[in-house]
Formats: sequence, C-alpha cells, structure tokens
Amino acid sequence: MSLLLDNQFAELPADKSVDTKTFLDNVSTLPPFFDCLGSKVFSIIKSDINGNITKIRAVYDQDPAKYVTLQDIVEAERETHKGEWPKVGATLALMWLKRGLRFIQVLLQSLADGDRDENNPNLIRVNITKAYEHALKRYHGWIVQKVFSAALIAAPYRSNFLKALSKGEEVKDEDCLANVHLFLVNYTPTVDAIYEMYSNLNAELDYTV
Ligand code: 0SG
Repeated sequence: MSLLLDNQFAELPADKSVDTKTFLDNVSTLPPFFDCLGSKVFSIIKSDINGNITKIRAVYDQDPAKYVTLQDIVEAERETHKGEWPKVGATLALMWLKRGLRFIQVLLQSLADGDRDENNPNLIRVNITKAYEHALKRYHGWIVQKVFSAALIAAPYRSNFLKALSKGEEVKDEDCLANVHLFLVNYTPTVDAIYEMYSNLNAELDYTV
C-alpha cells in the first residue's frame, strides 16, 4: 500500500476552487509522515506545518458554511483585517503552508522524473535541494538556511524514503514511483490553484524569515 495514495487529494472542480474541509483533511495526513524520517530536525518542520493547519482550521471551524473554499477565508480576512492583511491569520498560515506543499510537490516530481546524483544514487539531496531552491530558499535568511543544511544532512536514503512512502513495505522502486505519479495528478493542480489565488488576490508577500 502507498501512504500517498491512502491520502490522495481530491480532484479540483472546473473553477479550481479548493474546498476547505477536504483540503484540511488531506493536508492533515502529511505531518505524521515526518515521524518516519528519524532526525529531530524534522520535528521543527512538522510543528511549523501543523501550526499552519491548526490556524486555518480554527478559522474554518468558526463558520464552515461561510468558509466553504479557501478563497472564502482569504477574502473574508481581507475585509476584516484591512491594512494588516495579508500578513495575518489564516491568510498568512496558508501562504506559508502552500510553500511547504510546493516543496513536497517538487521533491516528489523530481524523484518520479528520475533526477539522481549518479555518484551517490541512494541519496536524495539533489532532489531536496531542487525543491528547496524552487519553493523556499528565497524566503529564508541565513539562520533558516542553516536549518535546511542540517535537514539535508539528516535526510533519509532514497531507499528508506521510498520505503516510508510505501508504509514500510518492500515495494519495487518503479511501483512506488508510479504511485507518486498518481498522487501528483490531483496534488499538483491543488497547489497550483492556491498559488494562482494568492497571485490573483495580491496576497503573496516576499519577506524572509
Ligand atoms: C526528505 C525530507 C527532506 C526535508 C528537507 C526539509 C527542507 C526544509 C527545511 C526548512 C526548515 C524550515 C523550518 C521552519 C521555518 C519557518 O520559520 C518558516 C516560516 O514559518 C512561518 O513564519 C510560519 O509557518 C507562520 O505560521 S502561522 O501559521 O502562524 O502563520 C508564521 O509564524 C511566519 C512568520 O510570521 S510573520 O513574521 O510573517 O508574522 N517556514 C517555512 O519556511 C515552511 C517550511 C516548510 C518545509 C516543508 C518541508 C517538507 C518536507 C517534506 C518531506 C516529505
């Protein structure tokens, strides 16, 4: 069985709106995966992502009928918080969460595409670095970039990572990567749709932490 396919994201409707409840249920399955990765450095990342999800869910739970889509939340906060927005509330939490989700997407896509360090074929540092440079690096000052360097050194071997994706079972690489491909079919458009929404609403910020 594949961990990813157990947690397949929902297909987007034609208007590319993202259903809040389904999205929150889907992303909530990601943080426990960090426990399989071993090193303590991953608990920092897990707690950051968990914090984002908790913040968005707290807003959703206030009025599920009002916040059916993620865009409903972001637009409502724009009205409520005016000058503070978008660096506030669930809008800020989703801004960061989507960057983590993009990181995961680029990492998985890179593995599925067969990107590999031929000298160290059982390492996934090239895939992780590609994802980091695409999704996160520009938002990180030097201290957080050091945390990334520590995470890179502590990253699991490719074989162990693929095994974790297969819930600890010995699955052929090609079967595991076929599942990664299938997972990305709905996951990638969901992440793209959130990015597009932030761009359309002018909700994206460019500061570093
Ligand atoms: C195989 C695994 C390899 C993993 C390699 C991981 C590489 C990534 C390492 C990056 C380490 C990041 C550690 C945390 C950094 C955080 O500081 C930043 C900024 O966090 C935001 O800061 C918060 O998320 C916001 O929280 S909120 O919900 O309250 O709104 C907020 O606090 C904000 C600051 O607020 S403000 O000053 O604007 O008021 N977080 C990130 O950069 C996201 C990191 C996501 C990493 C995803 C990695 C996934 C790995 C998956 C492996 C399968």
